[in-house]
Amino acid sequence: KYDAVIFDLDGVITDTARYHYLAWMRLASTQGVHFDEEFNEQLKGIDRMGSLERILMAATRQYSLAEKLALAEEKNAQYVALIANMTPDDLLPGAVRALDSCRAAGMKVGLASVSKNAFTVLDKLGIADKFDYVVDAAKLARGKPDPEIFLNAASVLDVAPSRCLGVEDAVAGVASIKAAGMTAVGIGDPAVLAQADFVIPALTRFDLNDY
Ligand code: G16
Ligand code: MG
Repeated sequence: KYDAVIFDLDGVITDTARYHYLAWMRLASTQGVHFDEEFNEQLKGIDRMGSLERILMAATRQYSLAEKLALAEEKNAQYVALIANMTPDDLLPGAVRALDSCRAAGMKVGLASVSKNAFTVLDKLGIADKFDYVVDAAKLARGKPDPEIFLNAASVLDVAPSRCLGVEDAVAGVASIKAAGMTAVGIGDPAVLAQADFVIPALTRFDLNDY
């Protein structure tokens, strides 16, 4: 039924969502913004500047573009420090098996992360060679929930969007997959990922026969 499976990275293959959370938490506290798990949930899959804009919206003053760029850089430095010690042990359970099952079924495998650190994370996890194509987030004009990232992956993999399965943990990511005209497998809570066609709790339950 499908010719390609396109995976999100953060929160699907590895739990970098936790590191993004810690880095945003620190930044928010320096700006006097209350930040919690619920706020963080809204930032999942949203690119760096987009996430920063949402946090600063809750601040008491206006920020110049130069200030915003400096804050984004600060958050990234924190995040880069947090991911520096990642190893293949940081792969989420079922991730390698899921990737290998797609390849074994003859499907192309893509990665659609809006993170500019995605290549570094893949290297640290030791799974860069499991993908036929990894989207370069630096070349995107629009982040999730825009469909651009998933459409770019489908086009480079040379597969029609209707024959692609997208795998995502974030509301914005599932919206991006659906807007691209693909089938969405959500990882997480079905109540949160209501727009997904299928929802599983983790990749340990990923089974191509189910979709
Ligand atoms: C990920 C995270 C987001 C993060 C974004 C940008 O998106 O889910 O929270 O803001 O990457 O990351 P960076 O600051 O490293 O460029 P995705 O698409 O991998 O879920
Ligand atoms: Mg994600």
